[in-house]
Amino acid sequence: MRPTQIVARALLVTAVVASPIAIVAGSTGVSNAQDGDAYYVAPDGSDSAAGTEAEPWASIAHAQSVAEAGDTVYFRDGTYAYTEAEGNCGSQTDRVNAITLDKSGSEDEPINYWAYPEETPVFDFSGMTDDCRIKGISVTGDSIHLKGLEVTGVPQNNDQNAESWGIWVSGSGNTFEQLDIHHIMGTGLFIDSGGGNLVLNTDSHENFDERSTDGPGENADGFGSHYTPAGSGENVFSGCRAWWNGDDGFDLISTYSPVTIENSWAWLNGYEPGTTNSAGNGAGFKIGGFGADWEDGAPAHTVTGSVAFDNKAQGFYANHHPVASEFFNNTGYNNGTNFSMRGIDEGGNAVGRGTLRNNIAYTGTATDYMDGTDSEYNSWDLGVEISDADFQSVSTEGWDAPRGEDGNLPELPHLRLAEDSALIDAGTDVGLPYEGAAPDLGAFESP
Ligand SMILES: [Ca+2]
Ligand SMILES: [Ca+2]
Ligand SMILES: [Ca+2]
Repeated sequence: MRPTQIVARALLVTAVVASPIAIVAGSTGVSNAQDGDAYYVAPDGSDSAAGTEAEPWASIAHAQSVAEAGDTVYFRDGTYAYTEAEGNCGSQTDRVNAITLDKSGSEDEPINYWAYPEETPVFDFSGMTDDCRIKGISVTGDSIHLKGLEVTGVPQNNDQNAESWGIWVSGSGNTFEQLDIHHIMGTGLFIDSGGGNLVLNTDSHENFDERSTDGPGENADGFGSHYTPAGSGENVFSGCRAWWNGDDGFDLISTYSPVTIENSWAWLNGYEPGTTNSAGNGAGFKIGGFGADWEDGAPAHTVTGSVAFDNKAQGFYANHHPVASEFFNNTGYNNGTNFSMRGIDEGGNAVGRGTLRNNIAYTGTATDYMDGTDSEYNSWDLGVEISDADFQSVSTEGWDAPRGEDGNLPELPHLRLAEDSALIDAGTDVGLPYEGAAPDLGAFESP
């Protein structure tokens, strides 16, 4: 799929979910052929209640037992605290789920689990006591749409494993929208299999796996897509932010189906959250790789319109990937290395792998492992001298500001081009929308 189609699809999803579904006060089973039924859950509700706005249920598990394709379950404000998993740990290295979403909607009619408008339901797993690996929410079903939920606190309760997980995905065609995932002892949102999943306008931050066998912080990424088999379909991350995670912002190691990341930001990854104490690997966008092994059938991934700054190791990193992924219109600022295209050839040698257009690298090391890449129209190719004056602002503050009403990223002047910058219209058409005579360099097109 071309980037423009992906943008169109993400916009379409936004448009669909932005259209208001009528919330009928005090009613349930209000049948509406188009919109399905509405149900309600509240922290002080009861699963033996009617599930109406006036008499809400207490648990997502009970809501799932009733909801069908096309229905929407609204979660009221407050904390949904979990202390034990659905099943028992068979051993200290077993895996258990606090919540399993295994009931599928249909492609046209997902099952929706949404925050009640203007409210913030918090799923807090910090009190979980299970002595093995924990998934906060395991999404094994298809066509499920989570929106507006905060997910936090999934612990590691022993030191016999790698990470626990916030949200684990093995289904297909699911949408994860406007979620705020943080302080997980492991990756915030982890796609393990399945395709056609869209992670939209979601944040994952300050995750840190302090009890991992391979070292503190080595496995807590903001977002991950791994192990998805070839042919399972593309997964997309759009409008997402990953910051101050112990390992990487976005990590696509060992995935056999293509991933697109667009309009997303990653910063301060590779440090213990809240500090500059070194932790895990520290890539903003770790795009592929198979543990430094050659793999036949490695997919090309796509990263567009994204920003990486202040990440410990690399901003954008090919991570020994066997084939060239596409990096178009991204901005790397003050990462260890902004664009490191270290790939691998069939003989296991380090070579450059990447197709790079319209990117900006500023401060930090611009690039490495470029021999073998296809690189044109990037700031380093054009021989232009970049200074702070090329940008409206180079501030690294405020990137975690609240999102707009529809979940869109905040509008900041940071790393947007100044009016007279030579980087405006200096790019080449890669199929992404642009203004003026030609695409600008970097993640933000000037009006
Ligand atoms: Ca790591
Ligand atoms: Ca990682
Ligand atoms: Ca332009």
